[in-house]
Amino acid sequence: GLEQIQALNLTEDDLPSCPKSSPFLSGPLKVSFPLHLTMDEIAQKNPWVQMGGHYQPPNCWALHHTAVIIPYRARRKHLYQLLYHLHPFLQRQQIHYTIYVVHQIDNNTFNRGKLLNVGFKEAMKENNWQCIYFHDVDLIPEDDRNVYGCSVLPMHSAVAIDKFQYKLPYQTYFGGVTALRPTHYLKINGFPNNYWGWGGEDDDIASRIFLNKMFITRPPAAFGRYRMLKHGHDKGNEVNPKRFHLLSSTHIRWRRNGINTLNYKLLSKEQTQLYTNFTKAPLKYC
Ligand code: UD2
Ligand code: MN
Repeated sequence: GLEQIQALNLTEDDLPSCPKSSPFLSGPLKVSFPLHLTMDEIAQKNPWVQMGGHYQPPNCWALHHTAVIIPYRARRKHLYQLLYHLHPFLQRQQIHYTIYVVHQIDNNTFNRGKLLNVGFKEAMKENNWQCIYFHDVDLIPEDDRNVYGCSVLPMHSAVAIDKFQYKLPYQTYFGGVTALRPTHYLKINGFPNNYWGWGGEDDDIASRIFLNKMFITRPPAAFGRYRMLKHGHDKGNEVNPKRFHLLSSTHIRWRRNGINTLNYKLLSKEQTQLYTNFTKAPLKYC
């Protein structure tokens, strides 16, 4: 990772820049889901990935420095499938990245927005990331021309998902896989902390972007293709009945509810072979 390159005293000046378009891209991918994946097996297939789920192209200076943040609870099989597909995908793109998993360990109602805020805060302590990807655990990209870097606008990457017949469900849709530069994320005050359960937080985030006079950009539909792993509604992530009510006042609340009011403790931080794991302490400890 960056630390080792720093230890070698290699800087941006010692390596040529990576090309604008990586020569390793293969375009449309045949995505399949092997049974019984293990961490060791995935790690063996990705020998260049370093402890904690870091990667940096060895022979050129990456154009993108990206943290991938995955909100997570009790989806082990999905996580393994995502790691199995995402590591090779990102390496072919010649980007510098780390995969972070933010784990809600308690049995309380799931809170995706808050987990993403925790992930942002902790990831930025680890490195000066230029681009943050917020990535559902169950979305597998199907075309590596969907490059995980940031542009000048907030990015919505999951344009065409099999679950929605590969069509955008509605124009302001901002679910699944999205990316922001840290400056833009801070400008919108991060994500709401008070959406408990399923739904609405993605529309709130989109609203925050529009309220700050920014726009969403998307990759071409042919690139932004994903398969969603099959699942029902998780226990502890029941549909949030307050979501429409909350959404109707985003314009009033966004300044006072977000990264500037985030309150949490980390229970642990650990580096595994394929990702860095942040476990948020149970709710009573915040
Ligand atoms: C949609 C959105 C998602 C989010 C959600 C509403 C798409 C493709 N995705 O997902 O971004 O806005 O609606 O909250 O439209 N998770 C766990 N464990 C749980 C519950 C959730 O790990 O027990 C994580 C996991 O990363 C999952 C994500 O939260 O992918 C979203 O939850 P979901 O997959 O159950 O909801 P879905 O597919 O309707
Ligand atoms: Mn899902």
